[in-house]
Parts: sequence; structure tokens; C-alpha cells
Amino acid sequence: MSAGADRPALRAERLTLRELRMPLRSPFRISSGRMHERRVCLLELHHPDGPVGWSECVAGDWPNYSPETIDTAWHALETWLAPRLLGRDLGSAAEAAPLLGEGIRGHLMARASLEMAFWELEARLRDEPLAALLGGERERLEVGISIGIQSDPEALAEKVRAGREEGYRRIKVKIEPGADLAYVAAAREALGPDVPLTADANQAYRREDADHLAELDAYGLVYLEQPLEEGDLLGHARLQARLGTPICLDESIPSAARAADMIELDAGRVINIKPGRVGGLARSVAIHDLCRERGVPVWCGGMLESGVGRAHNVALASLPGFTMPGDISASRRYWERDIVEPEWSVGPDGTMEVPWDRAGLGVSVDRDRVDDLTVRSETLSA
Ligand code: OSB
Ligand code: MG
Repeated sequence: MSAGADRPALRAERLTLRELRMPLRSPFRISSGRMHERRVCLLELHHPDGPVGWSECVAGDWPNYSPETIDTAWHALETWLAPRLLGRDLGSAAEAAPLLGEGIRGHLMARASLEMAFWELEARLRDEPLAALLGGERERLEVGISIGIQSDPEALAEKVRAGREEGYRRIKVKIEPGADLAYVAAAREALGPDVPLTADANQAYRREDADHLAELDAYGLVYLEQPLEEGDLLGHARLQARLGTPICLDESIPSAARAADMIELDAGRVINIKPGRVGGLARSVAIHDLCRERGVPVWCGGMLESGVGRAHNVALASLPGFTMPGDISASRRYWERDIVEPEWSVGPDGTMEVPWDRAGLGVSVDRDRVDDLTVRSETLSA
């Protein structure tokens, strides 16, 4: 698609990077680490005529979920990525991902953040919701929550019950060796047999743990997320053959090609798509399209995003292949106060509205709030 005569070209002259410190309402623990506060990396892409595109880089403080961190992403953006796209006319944001991938290995979260800012900028220039630009259809999304590892099964049961009372359509609990069977049992007991429950190990198990993991079959999980190391597709295939519970891959899937391998090997039967992990929205849509064609359900994951990253996830999750509830919870589950207006909210029926009536993200960025939370910023120019 090329820019129409009445629409300015998709182009950015400057990129502002900001690091915000946002305290989490409660600490979040996964098998490889605990987070008390989120170091949020925000991108603001400036079109020469004034419009801006916002996005968020989901890389963490520490390389425990993936090798990237906010600091490596900042470095990649300023050194290799922004110079490649600033000052350049793009026909559409779909051109960004291939340009950012040429001769660059990895750094998918950094690449994703810049790519996503171009999508938002294009949506603003076209005066269309981001969901429309991506091919979204849903008016409302069914959403779930992800509950970190708790001190004991009783504490988890309490959180699970509270999540359910808020209406969430699916409850996911984090597990690790030593905090698994009894915890999942307590969660299942708290929910009763019919509420969708899942568990996420964030790679904490080894192939030798297959017998142990097979005991999870007793709890009727919708899926078991990322039990083994990210590179171990063969191990996941062997484990899947031993389990009644479907495996869902998260960290293992950076691309549509790897998703195709998963399907061919039967290394997993569900995919958690996180645009940050896979290098952006175009690559997310490619995984979605492949999975849809092959009958593999997908859902949209989360990385404890601020309201800006959440907006991108909401738009993506409105595509028709996202048939399972995502990790897209209300702003107030994470933050005392979010950086967008209105904040993201979830109805008592566990659904979130896709903002079809507003262009771009569908929410506005609260600049005063952003300024208050910013600890460093840098503007890069073409
Ligand atoms: O594996 O899905 C994960 C948070 C940080 C790192 C990894 C993961 C998560 C979550 C949070 O589960 C989901 C959310 O943002 O609500
Ligand atoms: Mg996960």
C-alpha cells in the first residue's frame, strides 16, 4: 500500500526513548526471578507534520525471561535500529520488520518496539484504530490473569479465587519445581472443575521431569505453558507425547518458521503470541495466520506492560485466530495508576472492550504522568 495523495507519507524524523520506573502493586515472581517494579521503556516516534506513534519495549530489567534487557534494547535502538528507519519513507508499517531484520540477529524485543511505533503512527496518520489496520474483528476480548508464584498453595488459592471473582475467564498460575503439583491442586480446588486453568513454568523443567509433569494431567489444565528450555523443541515433542495436557509454547516461538516446526513436530498444540518476543506486530500476524490455517489456537500473552504496550496487545488480540483468553488484564491489576487515559478495564463478565471508536492505540498517553515517572530519556534524530 502506498500513501494516498491526501495522506502524509509514513516517515519519522525523530524517536524519543524514555525509561519509566513503575512500581507494581504486588511483586510478580516467575521461576527465574521476581519483579517489584517495572522499568518501562517507552518509544515516541515523531512524524515531521506533528503526529506521533507510541510503543513500549517489553524487555526486562534482567535477562531471565529472554537474553534482552531494557539496556540492551536501548543500545540496539540507538546504535542499529533507529538509524535504519529514521528519515526514511515507508509505504506502510509492514515494511519495517523486514528492514529491521536485514543482517541483524536477535534483538527481537528492541526491533518489535520500533516496528510497533510505526504501526501506531500509521494508524494515527490514517485516522484508524490500530485493530483495524492489523485486520482485527472482535469488539470485546475474553481476558485472563497470570498469577505469580506464591509462598504456599493456600496463598495461591486465595489469589485464584479473587481473580475469578473479578470475572477473569482463565486463570494462569506460575509454577516451578517444588511449587507445582500442590499449587495447581489448590488452584483447581479453589476454582472447581469447570473454570479454565493453566500453568506456566517459564522453562524451569528438564526432559527427565516428564513423569512428574504427567501428574499435572489430573488437574484438567487447558495447557501447560513452556515447561522446558526454549531451544528444546524435540524435548517438548517427547513430553507432549507423554502428556494428556496440551503444551503451549511461549519463549520457544520467535517466528512463524518456528511455529511451523512446532506444529510438524507436535512439540506444542497452542501458542502464546507476544508481539515483543516475536519481533513485532507483522511477525505476530504471520504466526497468527499460519496457526489459523493449521487449526492451532493462539492467545495474546503479556509482559506486565503499561497501558501503551497493552493497547498494542488489545489490537492484536482482536484478530479472529486469538480464540483463547489472553494475559491482558486491567490496568489496576498491575498499577496504582496507569499512564493512559482511560485506563484499561475489564467488565464483570471478564471481557475487555477493543476501542474501535478511536484512532491508533485507542487511549491517550498521559504526558504529565509519563514525565513524573521518567528517569532517563534520549531523542534520536535522522
Ligand atoms: O511467561 O507469560 C510469561 C510476565 C513476565 C515474564 C513472562 C511472563 C509474564 C506473564 C505476565 O505471565 C502476563 C501479564 O502481563 O499479565
Ligand atoms: Mg509464559
